[in-house]
Order: sequence, then structure tokens, then C-alpha cells
Amino acid sequence: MRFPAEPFRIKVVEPLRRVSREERERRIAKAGLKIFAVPADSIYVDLLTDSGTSAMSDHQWAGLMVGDESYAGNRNYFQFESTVRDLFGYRHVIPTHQGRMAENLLFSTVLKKGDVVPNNIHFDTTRANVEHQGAEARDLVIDEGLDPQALHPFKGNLDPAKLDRALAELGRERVPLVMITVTNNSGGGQPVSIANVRAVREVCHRHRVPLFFDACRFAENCWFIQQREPGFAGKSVAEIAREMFSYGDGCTMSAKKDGLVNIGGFLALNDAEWAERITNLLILVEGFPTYGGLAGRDLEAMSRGLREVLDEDYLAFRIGQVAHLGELLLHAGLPIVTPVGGHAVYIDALRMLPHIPQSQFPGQALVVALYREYGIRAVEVGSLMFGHRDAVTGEIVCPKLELVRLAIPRRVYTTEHIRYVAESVIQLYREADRLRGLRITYEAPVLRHFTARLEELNDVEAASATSR
Ligand code: P61
Repeated sequence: MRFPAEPFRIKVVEPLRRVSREERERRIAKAGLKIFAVPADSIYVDLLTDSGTSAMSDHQWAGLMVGDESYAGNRNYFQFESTVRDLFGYRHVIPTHQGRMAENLLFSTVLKKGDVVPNNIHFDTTRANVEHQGAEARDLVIDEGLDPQALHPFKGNLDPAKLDRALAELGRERVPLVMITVTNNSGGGQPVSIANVRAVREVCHRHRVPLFFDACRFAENCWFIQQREPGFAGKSVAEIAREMFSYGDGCTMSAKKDGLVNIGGFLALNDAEWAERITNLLILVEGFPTYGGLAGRDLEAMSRGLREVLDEDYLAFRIGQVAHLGELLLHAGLPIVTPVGGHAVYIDALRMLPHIPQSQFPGQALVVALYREYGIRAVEVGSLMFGHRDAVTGEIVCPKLELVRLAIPRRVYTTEHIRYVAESVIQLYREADRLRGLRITYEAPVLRHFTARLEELNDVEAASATSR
């Protein structure tokens, strides 16, 4: 269980408030057992997301002071453009305020109703932006990518045979682009290999369809390639990234992950005609092409973050810290998704809490208990997020997986915090039968997980619901 110690030292600290269990109990009850509605200043370790939560370096903070806030042609944009061209290799660089805006601009420009976008697994904002255009978001990950226990070094791979069949059936008229998400967030932060990217590229080439990356965790993905893929051990992560992107035609990027910034994103691509149409839309909805919804200083922090994230000492620590949490949990017998991905550990709530049926939201019950007992915030990725009522029968349809994600912010928590999280989760695992299922007391007709309110079942209700 050894991994490199933190390759940085701490210059500024943000105090963490430890509120009492009674206060946490009050706050989560007031929030209707919705963890998103709990104020962040009552949380001790916040693992809701690794997005926009990174600690910037002194070099990035210094970059804020050289922000050029001119409306047009600010110097930070040119620096940013050359960084993205250098690292990703695409000609046209369009800044956006975050990843979903890059997705929205791309899809509203190139998709029409009835089109299909294949991807390994679409992240939820990507799926929503594809569907917003009346198109279908089709997930074609390899079969191992859907099995929490399958041991495969590149569980994020897109299945080239499934893609070939889909393209043959649909024809290029209905598939304006193919995407690959690196790493595959919805599949557990699992990486994609270069061999797979080459194979997908060959299929796309044959069907004359462009290939785009959802690049938001590109450095973590390329670190896994260096560590695991034959032939890449001697190459730098930056070289691997350049090679990976060279097989594509463009990318969308939420720099809130591997850009090491709190806000920012971009779209980069080679096609001049698409770039022109996207830029025209950008001006309408986001901002002038040299700032795109960001301040000049944000662009500077993003350029610097994109280079820093390729530092291999940082990556060894980063991936090591996430793996360390996974190993501590595995060691105690906890059921988690394996191998551990790049940015998060996912707990299999169905196996951790077998006495709570999926219709009683075991994942959310675990999230609530983690906050109430230990002040830790995680997020449910299961029946509350993806379950829905069947339009005809009114029955709840649950997803296959019931996961709880512990996403680790970059450069924010020390290894002692990680141990605290592991000990807390292990303690809850030992007392798992104390946890009760939940029921919804209010739900909106669509996207219920954002506004639903829940309550805990009492022992009698839990027992009668289980025996039904
Ligand atoms: C996350 F609860 N991810 O994982 P934006 N692509 C991919 C992402 O992981 C991603 C985006 C595009 C988040 C933040 C998040 O309902 C939620 O910069 C692979 O957030 O627009 C974001 O990038 C979008 C959490 C997003 C959520 C939506 O935690």
C-alpha cells in the first residue's frame, strides 16, 4: 500500500469546521436527506466531486495577477491557444466557461433530430446535450466495462466491433461524430488504451466519421497508459497524450478536472467550417472568441494547469492516493468497483447493504449515514439518480448498478484525510445492519434526483417493505 508522498507542500490553509453530530443530523433532515442541499461549510471531507474543486498551485495563482481583461485579443488567450495546440494538437481553440458549454456548442452545431452519437459511456451532461438536440446517445463500452468486478486494465475501452455494426447499420449520414470519454467517468473512471483508440480510429476512418474525445481526465488516462499498456513505459505522459489526440479530430474539455482550475473549459477541433459555425454561436451565447465566458485571468490559470497536470510526480501521487483509498477499503473486505479508477472509488451499495432492497435506495442511505456519522459527503449513482417510474405500469425501474462515489479533489486532501474516510466507511460497513432504507416523500416528474425529498423508514416499515 505504498505510494509517493505529496509532491507539494502547503502554503495556504483553509480551516475545516467540524460540526457536531446533532447539527449534521439537523442539517441533513432539513435538506430532506438530499446531500446536494447540505451547506458545504458543515462538511468535513467533501468527496461530492473532483470537478472544480482542485487546489491551484502558486504558479497558477500568480497567473491570475497577469490576467489581461481586454475585451478582445487578451494576451492570456494567445498563451492558452498555443498551450492547447501544443498539448492536444488541434488547430481551432474555443474557450468556454465549462465542459457542458463545449458539448452544447458542438452538438447544437453538428447534430440534427434522429442522429446517433456513439461513445464508450456518455457522462450525464453529454447525454443530456445530445438528447436536447433530439439525437440518441448510444453507449458502446466493452462488456467488461459494465461489470464492477471484471479485472481489465482498460475497462473504459469502446468496443470497435459494436461501433462497426452501429455505423454499418446507421450510415454516416446519421452519425455526425463518434466520441470517446477519457477516463470513462460513468463507468468508474476507467481508462481507454491507445490500442483501443487506434482501433476506433480505424473504424471511424472506414465509415468516414470524425472522432472526438471528451478529454476532461486526459492526463489521468494517459498515466494509466504509461503504467499499463505494453510499449508505453518509456514515453512521457505528454507524448502519450499527443499521440492519443492525434488519432482524433477534436475534443471537448471540462478543465475543472485535469485543467486544475475551479472554472473553465474549451472545445478544440481541426474542421474549419465547424469551428466557424461554433464560434458564431459562441458569440451569441457565451462571449467573444478570445475569452468565451471566462476572465483573462481564468484563461491564464487554465494554461498553467494544463501543463502542470502532466507532471508525472503529481500523477503518481494523485492516482496513488485514489488507489490507496481503494486498497484500504478492499483490505477490510468492502465491495468496491475494481480496478480502482483515476479520480474516485465507487462502493457497490447493493453488496455493502444487502438487507436494503434497491427500491429503498441503499446508495442514498449510505450517503446519508456517511454525512450524519462522519461529516463526509459522497454522491449516489444508482436508483435515486437513474431510477424512474415506468410510464405504463408506474413501477420503479432501477438501474443495474447501485454505486456510491467517493471522488477525490486534486491536491486538496492529505493522506490522513483519506485514512479518515477509509476508517469511517469501514466502521459503517461493520455496523451495516443499523442502516435503514429510505422512501421518497416528494418527487418532480422529471430528473427527480435534483429535488426529491426523502425520509428514513422505521424498523417495522423496512421489514414489511422487504417481505413484500
Ligand atoms: C463530475 F453531479 N463531471 O464527475 P462541466 N464530461 C465528463 C464529466 O465528468 C463532466 C462533464 C463532461 C462532474 C461534474 C458534475 O450532475 C452532475 O465542466 C466526463 O461540469 O460542465 C463533469 O463538465 C461536464 C457533477 C456534472 C454532477 C453534472 O462530478
